[in-house]
Amino acid sequence: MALENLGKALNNALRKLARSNTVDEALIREVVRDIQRALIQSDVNVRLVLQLTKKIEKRALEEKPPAGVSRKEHIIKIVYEELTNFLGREAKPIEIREKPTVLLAVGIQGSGKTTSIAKLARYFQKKGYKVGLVCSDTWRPGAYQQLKQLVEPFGIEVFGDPEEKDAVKLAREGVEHFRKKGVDIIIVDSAGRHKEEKSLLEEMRQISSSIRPHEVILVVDGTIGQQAYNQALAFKEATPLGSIIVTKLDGSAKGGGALSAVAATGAPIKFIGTGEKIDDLEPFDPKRFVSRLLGMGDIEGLLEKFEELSKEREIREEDVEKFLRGKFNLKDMYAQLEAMSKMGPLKQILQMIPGLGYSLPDDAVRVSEERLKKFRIIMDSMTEEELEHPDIINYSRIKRIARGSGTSTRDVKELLNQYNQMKKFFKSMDKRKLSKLARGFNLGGI
Ligand SMILES: Nc1nc2c(ncn2[C@@H]2O[C@H](COP(=O)(O)OP(=O)(O)O)[C@@H](O)[C@H]2O)c(=O)[nH]1
Ligand SMILES: [Mg+2]
Repeated sequence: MALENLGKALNNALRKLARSNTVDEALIREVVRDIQRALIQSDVNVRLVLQLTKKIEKRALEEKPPAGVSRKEHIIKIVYEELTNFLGREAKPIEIREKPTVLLAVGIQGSGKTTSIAKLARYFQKKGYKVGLVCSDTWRPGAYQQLKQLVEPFGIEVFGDPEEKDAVKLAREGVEHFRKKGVDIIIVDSAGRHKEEKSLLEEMRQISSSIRPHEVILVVDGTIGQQAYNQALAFKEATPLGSIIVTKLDGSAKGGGALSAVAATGAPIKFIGTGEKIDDLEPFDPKRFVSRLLGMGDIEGLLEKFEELSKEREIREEDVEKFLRGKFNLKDMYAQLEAMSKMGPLKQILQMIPGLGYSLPDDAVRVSEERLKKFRIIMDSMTEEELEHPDIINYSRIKRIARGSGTSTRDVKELLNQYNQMKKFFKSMDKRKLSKLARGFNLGGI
């Protein structure tokens, strides 16, 4: 299934989780099975799928979510983390350290080598590097023309000679040519006569020993799915300088299989090809890739907010519970308003969870910093009794409190109003929503 479909299927699994009322073992197993099915349909190797989902299941069942994080949120995070690890965890860019940096691209015929080299040249050019391309493909008729056509609109020079039959000689001369010209990056396109790994690696060795590239890039066709494993493994064992570009991930039914197979060899995937056009090349970043795949917008942001939240921990669970039950006094309200004014992130988290679709009404739970400050001043002029039982505050008390706090009776009434409104709001909320919200706070049992 195409990557978008894989993403959709994974997203559906997480939605199922987010929508459910209780997270129990049966649900976790069901979600894990959904994830398995989605991955296998994307041609991810079954053994790898089982390894991955076993880890997800074990963590989801055993790990206790940190305070302030609901079980659902925690499981979403586990799925995200394990999928990210599955694809190599960290982004590994091509480093341009020396001038010129020489890159050699190899890959089976038709894998998308020439196209990827053109894309790569354009990618680096956009970053301000001067790039030279060498065509040492003496096999494919018109190879030189093809590369030239792709990059000509961008003024990128291609070195080649359609008459020359010696690929190694061409590569050497091309690198020499651009070295003299003082370019920053030289990328060599190699011949594509190989149908299988052996001849591929042989050519790589020959050209490599002649031009001594800083990095050899294997271009792998993403449509071959998990078959990419053997190619990537043989390549990884043949050169310590290897990195990989997986192409044709647009619309490929087996993209997930290809990516995970390459990642499983430990060879770094540096770019992915996502179309035929020159700009259809993306640096591969597992984190970004997975969050986009899961369709969860800004899951990175969500993770940061998790961290923030667990650091701050200003919202005490008993307090929130009291609050949600509508059993709170002015002191509680103040504490909650204060907490909630800092809770922007949590509010966003609740909204980010697919399927929860619950948002807190702004005016009921949020006040400006300024107003909060005023509330504080007013409350400092109240007695304990008044704070705990706001209902006893009559007009003469209001006048006294206003005078004592240097505010107006209108200000005091405003505070009492806020309190009554909030109480009303939580009373009016139906039980189901309330418990959903409570679960969002990881309280359960309301
Ligand atoms: N859809 C799609 N097609 C691609 C991609 N990369 C390469 N191709 C196509 O794959 C075919 C073979 O590409 P080519 O660069 O000539 O492969 P080479 O033989 O390895 O040099 C061409 O038709 C390209 O347009 C990609 O990321 N997406
Ligand atoms: Mg080619």
